[in-house]
Amino acid sequence: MENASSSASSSKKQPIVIITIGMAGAGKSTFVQRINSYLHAQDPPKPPYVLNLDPAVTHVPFETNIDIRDTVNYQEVMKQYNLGPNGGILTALNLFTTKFDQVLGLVEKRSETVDYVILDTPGQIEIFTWSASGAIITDAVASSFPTVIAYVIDTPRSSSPATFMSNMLYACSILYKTKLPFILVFNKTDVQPHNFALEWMQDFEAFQAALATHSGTRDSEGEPTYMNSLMNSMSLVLDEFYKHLKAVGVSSMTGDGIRDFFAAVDASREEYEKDYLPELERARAARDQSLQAVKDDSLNRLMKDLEVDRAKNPDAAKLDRWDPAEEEEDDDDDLDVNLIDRSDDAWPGNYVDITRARRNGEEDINWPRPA
Ligand SMILES: Nc1nc2c(ncn2[C@@H]2O[C@H](COP(=O)(O)OP(=O)(O)O)[C@@H](O)[C@H]2O)c(=O)[nH]1
Ligand SMILES: [Mg+2]
Repeated sequence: MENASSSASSSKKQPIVIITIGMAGAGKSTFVQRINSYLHAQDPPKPPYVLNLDPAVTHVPFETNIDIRDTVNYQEVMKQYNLGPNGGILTALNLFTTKFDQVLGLVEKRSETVDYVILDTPGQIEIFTWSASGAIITDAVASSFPTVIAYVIDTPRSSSPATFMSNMLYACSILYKTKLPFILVFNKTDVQPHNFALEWMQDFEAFQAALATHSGTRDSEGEPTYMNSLMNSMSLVLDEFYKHLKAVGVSSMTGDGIRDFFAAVDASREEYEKDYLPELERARAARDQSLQAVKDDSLNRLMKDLEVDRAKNPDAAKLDRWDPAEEEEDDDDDLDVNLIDRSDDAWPGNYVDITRARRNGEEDINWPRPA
C-alpha cells in the first residue's frame, strides 16, 4: 500500500489554482469577477473557490469564500503598528500568512467538489511579488495544487514599445521566480485589441520596427540611442521568454476571450504536471517548513521586508505612517483574527481557530509584535 501513496496524490481529483497578478489598475479584480461569473454560468455550473488577498480593497466585486479582510483589519493594523497604506497592506498580508496552513486546509476540503480556485492579489503588484509573504503563499499553493499564474495586462496602456517591454520584463521576472505555468492575459481588448502584442511577441523584428518609429530612438547624430540599443537587445532575450508562455486577449468588461483563457488554464494543468510535479516532494517539504517557521517565529521573519524597505527609503517610510485624521468610524476596535470560510453554511462555526483559543483562554489571541 505504501508505494501507492505517491501515485495517489496525482490520481486524486484536484482543483487548479489561478493566481492573478498584475499592475494596479490592470483589471485583476474585474477579471476575477468575470471568470467567476463565467464559471457560474457553465452547464452544469462550476462555482470556483475564491480568495481575496487584498486587505485594502473597499469593494470586492465578487463573492469570496475566504477574504483576508475577515482575518485582518487593515485599518486597525495601520493604527496599531503606526503604518501608512503600503506598510499596512504588507503587514496585513504577513499576518494572514501566519494562518495560511489553515487556508490550505479549507481549500483541501473542497478538492472533490471544486474545479477552480481563484486568488485575487493586492492592487500594488510588488507587495505580492516581492515580499516574503507573497513568495510563501505562492509556493505553498503551488506545492499543494496544480497552479497557474494569470498575469493581467492593461493592453491599451501597454501599446507603446517601451511600456510593453517593461511590463514583459516584469512578467519575465515573476515567471523565473515562481517557475509556474504562466498565462499573459491581455485585458481591456474592448478598448484596444491585443493583436499588436501578439505580433511583437511572435516577431521581434516587428517589435524593433515599432521601436524605431518611436521618438527618442535616435540621437542628434542620427545614431540609435543607448535606450534604443538596449531595448533592441532585450527584445532578443524576451523572444526566448515568450516561448515559455501562453497569451490570450480578454475583455473583463464584455467577457470576450474568457473561453480562450480557460483553454489555456486547462492546458497549463498538463504543463504543471510535467514540469512542476517531479519537484513536488521537495516543494512540499519546503512548504511545511516555511509555514511552520512563520507560525513559530510569528511575524519577525516576515517583517524584515518592511524594515529593509524602510531603511532603503527613510523619507517614504516617514510618510507611510498611520494618520489618525483618516480613521473611519468603526465600532470594531479589535484586531480581528478569525479565518472564515464564508461558504460554510453553519455560522459562526466558520471561525477556524480563535473561538477555540478564546474558549480555552490558553492561547494568546493578540497578534504577535515584531521584536
Ligand atoms: N474597458 C475596460 N475596463 C476595464 C476592464 N477590466 C477592468 N477595467 C477597469 O479598470 C479599472 C481597474 O480595474 P480593477 O479590476 O480594480 O483593477 P486591479 O487593481 O488590477 O484589481 C476599473 O475602472 C475597471 O472598471 C476591461 O476589460 N475593459
Ligand atoms: Mg483589485
